[in-house]
Amino acid sequence: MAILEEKLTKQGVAEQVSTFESGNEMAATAAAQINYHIMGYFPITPSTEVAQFLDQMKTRGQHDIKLIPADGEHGSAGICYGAAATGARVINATSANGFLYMLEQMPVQSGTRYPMVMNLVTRAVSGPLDIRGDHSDLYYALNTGWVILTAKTPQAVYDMNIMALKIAEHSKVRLPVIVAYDGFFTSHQKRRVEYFKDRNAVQQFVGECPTDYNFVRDLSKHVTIGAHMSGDDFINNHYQQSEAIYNAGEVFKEVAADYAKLSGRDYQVLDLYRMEDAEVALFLLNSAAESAKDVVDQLRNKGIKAGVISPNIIRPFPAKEIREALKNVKALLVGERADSYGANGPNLTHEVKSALQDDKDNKTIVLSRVFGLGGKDFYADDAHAFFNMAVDAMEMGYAEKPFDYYGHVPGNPENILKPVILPQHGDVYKTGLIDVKMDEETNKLKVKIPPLRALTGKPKRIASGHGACPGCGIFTGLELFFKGIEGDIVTLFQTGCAYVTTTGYPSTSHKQTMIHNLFQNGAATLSGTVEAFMELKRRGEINVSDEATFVMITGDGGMDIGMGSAIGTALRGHKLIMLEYDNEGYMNTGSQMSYSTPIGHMTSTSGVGKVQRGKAFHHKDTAQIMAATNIPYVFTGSEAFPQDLVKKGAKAQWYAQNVGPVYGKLLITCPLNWKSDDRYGTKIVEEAVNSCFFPLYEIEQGVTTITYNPEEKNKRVPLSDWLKYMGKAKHLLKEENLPILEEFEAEVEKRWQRLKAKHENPLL
Ligand SMILES: Cc1ncc(C[n+]2csc(CCOP(=O)(O)OP(=O)(O)O)c2C)c(N)n1
Ligand code: SF4
Ligand SMILES: [Mg+2]
Repeated sequence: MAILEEKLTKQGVAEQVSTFESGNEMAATAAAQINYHIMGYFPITPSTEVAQFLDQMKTRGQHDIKLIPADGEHGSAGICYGAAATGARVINATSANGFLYMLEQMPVQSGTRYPMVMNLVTRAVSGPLDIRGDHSDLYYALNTGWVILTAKTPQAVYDMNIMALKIAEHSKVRLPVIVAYDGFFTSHQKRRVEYFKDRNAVQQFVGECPTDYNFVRDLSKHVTIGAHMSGDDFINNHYQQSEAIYNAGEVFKEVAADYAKLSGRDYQVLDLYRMEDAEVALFLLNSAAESAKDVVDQLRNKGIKAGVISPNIIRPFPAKEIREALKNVKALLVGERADSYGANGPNLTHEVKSALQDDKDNKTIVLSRVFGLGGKDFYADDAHAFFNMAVDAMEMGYAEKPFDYYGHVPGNPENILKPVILPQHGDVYKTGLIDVKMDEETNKLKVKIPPLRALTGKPKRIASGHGACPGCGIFTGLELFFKGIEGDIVTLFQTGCAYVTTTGYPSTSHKQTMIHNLFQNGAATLSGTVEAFMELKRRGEINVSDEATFVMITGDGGMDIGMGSAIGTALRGHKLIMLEYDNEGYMNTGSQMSYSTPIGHMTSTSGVGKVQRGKAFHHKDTAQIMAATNIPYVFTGSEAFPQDLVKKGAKAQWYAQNVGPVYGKLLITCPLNWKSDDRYGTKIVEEAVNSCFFPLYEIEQGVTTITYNPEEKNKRVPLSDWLKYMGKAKHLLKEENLPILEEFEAEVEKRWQRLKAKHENPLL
């Protein structure tokens, strides 16, 4: 690997182009050159870019990979598994909790022996949430049965993506392969990289897609995949799997040797830096190893025989090579960006120690340090500190503290923050001006609200000063809704812009109690909270004078990945509100398409170009899906119609306190990713309503009422009057995109006519 930074001799090597790119760009480049059949994916920082780059390349016609946006990572893993079992070449990319969300599928893929390649762009696993890079996700991969290659640089990411497929498909292996590289350090930082000028060089290297084992693809050879097993068969299956992963170690060497001939870059099992005569050494994974190499040079100048070991493959674990490399090393520090809590050292420490056990002459003292969690940088000074510890151990002949954390700092009690805004609750949130009563005749609520200015005295629930973009519609929408709610609320914010922009430890903009959970599970979490609250109250263990209203806040993306949790919560009948703010995409992670993105709209994963014209399918009708759970109250709302929204807030509270679950959807503007002018935020959502794209209605006890009908008010506008405000949709107004616009109009009209029929007939 040290060869990377040296001048390459090009003899016998396929023609390559020099560029300056990031790890994610190079993973996408390799995938495009291989021209995989299928990518099932779901966005998560920092791996999302891989799908985004592939989407951009697709709009330019640079590959034919079918990119399938899943409803979550579990879904993406399912898509990949189904495609791999059909004999397609398959790729995926993920990180952190995305990886953990698909974890259950990993052994299915390896246990049934279907090859594929996954880029694991490593990142800290929540909680608390931290999007930067450590290896805590990777450590969950160690027992999945996948081969794991580790790539330290963007160049290695490219090269290993090509080698990975060949290893995965090798007849002695036939296992899925992870290429793991460091989030942000490697995924986003650009470095000099070489890639093959002609994709044929890559395709010839990986060879033809194998067709000679049990796939769905040949229907004349029918096959049962994944029959359940017991006893002997199961253990035999796993024995074979175990053999296969050890074979992968040997196959890695063969493939790497062939690749060295093609590329001029030689990947040994271990990347050994000045280890020939090293007495003290660091064992580090990925990018940190690169930083430590410079320090080795400095120490060598001072006469200290230092070296660095960094594996290029960790599954199978290269025990033999490590034993060999450490033969004469007196002290080794294993630095790991993850812990194995309670195990007296993280996983690789134990694996290195166990490798040494088999050499009875080995005397290496092994120290273990957990460092760099949550993306904490690893600088030259840190490598010096690690070497100093190893030198001390060498000189003393033992490790004073074999295992510890490194880089953690004691807190200073004097720095305790004082609240800028005092928490508010109870009477301050009550105006007594909102009157909600059940009309026994109609079985609907009657709501009286005062003129809106009379409600301005009710404080905001979220303090200003949060980090949302100028013109963001989330907070106007939420606060208007909250104006309709009297008394205290307990909120649960799922991950998304509303959460990310209002909390950043140790600060919070929430003036009332807020819980965060990941966006696939907020509804279930709040179910637990509301039930616990009620139960503690019933047993007299808490003394609350007032009823609280429980509100789960989610983005539209959260209603994709969290749909199962939301439906389960609705069906169980908990007394809470699920409030979706729909900004038509996964905005917090860089504007990827969600299922609520309308057809033809441009996002970072639904680009517009020659081959592709924005999002390929229609927006999700989440309100109708939730209505089908038969919960007592469902509504849509918009800040452009404030009285309507405040009334719906009041009704939502009544139903959530007296009957059961409520679901509401607010359309809100995202000027940043809609590419719209901040000034037009309210106008845009108003036109979305007036064009009948986003009709305002409610479903109360199963009966639908359109609460604002633009046709009756002579306000109906064509879709184009709404679309023209948004840069993400303007292309739909061009002549060449007329068929998409017409399809969109037809869908909107169909849904609107159906809604009107429901409004007119209470049985529908
Ligand atoms: C299991 C998992 N997958 C992916 C992510 C990354 N992620 C966090 S928020 C988000 C998008 C949220 O979209 P949405 O709910 O619409 O909220 P918005 O950001 O648009 O406000 C994504 C993809 C994650 N945190 N966890
Ligand atoms: S990206 Fe969009 S939704 Fe997120 S804070 Fe900015 S404007 Fe609001
Ligand atoms: Mg969103």
